Amino acid sequence: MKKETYQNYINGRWVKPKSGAMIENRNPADKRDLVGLFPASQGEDVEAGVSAAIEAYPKWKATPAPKRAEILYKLAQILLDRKEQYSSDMTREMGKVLKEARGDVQEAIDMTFYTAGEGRRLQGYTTPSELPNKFAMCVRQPVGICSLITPWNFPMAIPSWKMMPALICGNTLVIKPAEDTPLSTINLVKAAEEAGVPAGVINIVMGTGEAAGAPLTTHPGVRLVSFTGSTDTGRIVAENSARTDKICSLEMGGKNVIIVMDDGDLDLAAEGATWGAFGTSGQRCTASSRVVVHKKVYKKFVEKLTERARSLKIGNGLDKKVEMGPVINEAALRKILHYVEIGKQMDGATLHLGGNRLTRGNYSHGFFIEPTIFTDVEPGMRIAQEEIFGPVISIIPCRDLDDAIRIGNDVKYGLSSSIFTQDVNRAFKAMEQMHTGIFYVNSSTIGAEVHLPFGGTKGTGNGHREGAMVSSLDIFSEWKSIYVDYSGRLQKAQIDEFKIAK
Ligand code: UN1
Repeated sequence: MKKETYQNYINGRWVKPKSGAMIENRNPADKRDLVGLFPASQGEDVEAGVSAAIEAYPKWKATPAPKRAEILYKLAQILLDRKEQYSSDMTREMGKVLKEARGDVQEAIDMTFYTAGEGRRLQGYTTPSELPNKFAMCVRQPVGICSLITPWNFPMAIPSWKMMPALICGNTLVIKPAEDTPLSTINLVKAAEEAGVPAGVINIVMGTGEAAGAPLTTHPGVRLVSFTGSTDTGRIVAENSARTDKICSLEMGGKNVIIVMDDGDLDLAAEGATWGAFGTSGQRCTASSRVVVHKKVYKKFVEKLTERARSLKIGNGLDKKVEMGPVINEAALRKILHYVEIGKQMDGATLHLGGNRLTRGNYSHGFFIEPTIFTDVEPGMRIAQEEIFGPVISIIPCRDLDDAIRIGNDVKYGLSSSIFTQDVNRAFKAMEQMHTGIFYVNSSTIGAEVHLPFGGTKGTGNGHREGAMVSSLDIFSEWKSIYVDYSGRLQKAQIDEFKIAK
């Protein structure tokens, strides 16, 4: 069979990486299935991408924002028309079940339509001056050249969260998708090309983080780096960015918690925990990897969750009946199984369900792990503190709401949290006291919508928020404050005294 070969996209052309080296991308549900060969780019390819972005910048910046928006509307429509194709491509390269892949593409569609609307707003504001006959206002200006470094777990949604606000603000960009999922980003960029994004405005350079990602964080021509991935890598991105005074927006790990109170709807909570922990095989930054349960309902909750988790159908996500797909690759599989060992041996938690790789029959061709539940987990254990990024959930007992909030907050991350309770007082107290960027009542920790700020406190990020217009515009534009003096004389702020007429 002919091997499908893909190229970088630089200055409006699909081009080979200069070295000619390629990376194989295989289906994680069936390693025999080669999705294609993708460029293993290096510094020289990044150089070409950044140069193209620099060249295209003046014209794109000078294009009126409502005209940039018209292209985004077209792009959103193309994504909508191709939703099925892009979703099945995504399931094939990433493994998430088709229903979730459709959700991922839908999130990119939502983000694109939503951002297009901003073309006729991009609001700044006017405000009074302290001096007479002087006008004061501030406007947003593009930042310049943006490097976007994106993860494999949301291969179209997350690129869209970065790309669309970058474009509407008038920036040009180079994107480096994760080497496990380049096809979904290629699909997004092909759609953008078809919608009329001019050459050089979007460039893709594919390859590994070390060879293709790192140069994007050090290149002197780049003004902004937007990164989603692990906290360890994010820190390197931040250090590199700091050396060349780049704006740097980081979206990193999570150790999200569901709190289940004794008055909570236990069936709903078990359903929420199943979806939050095992959806996307636990490979979301927002995954519910801890449940803190009131001791009065602990046993009952564990029973209900176990029943649901045990019934999950695992397999190739293209099969409609399958509810949980594989994990992304061999390294991820090993890391998750290593955490299962840590949970059993070092932490001394009870392995209540799962914990094994599935190897029988067709499973042997992919990276499948059983849904895994640890019980009798103590808050300080490593499995309750560290991000596992797989289908593993830790159930921790608590005495009361204060105890639950304390345990919930006592991790180095702060992305998402939730509470199941029927008591409005408890819900509001947890809402106020959980130190996370996202909070849910009577729902799981996953399922953020594009028009609300997305991001987290503490080790999850460096204070920026994606999604929601103002917060993403604040990443991808810089303020310009403008003073217009029409008094005809040199007025001095803070020096001249204005006399109030009697
Ligand atoms: C991520 O896991 O990095 O809220 C993104 C959610 C999705 C986005 C997750 N809408 O789970």
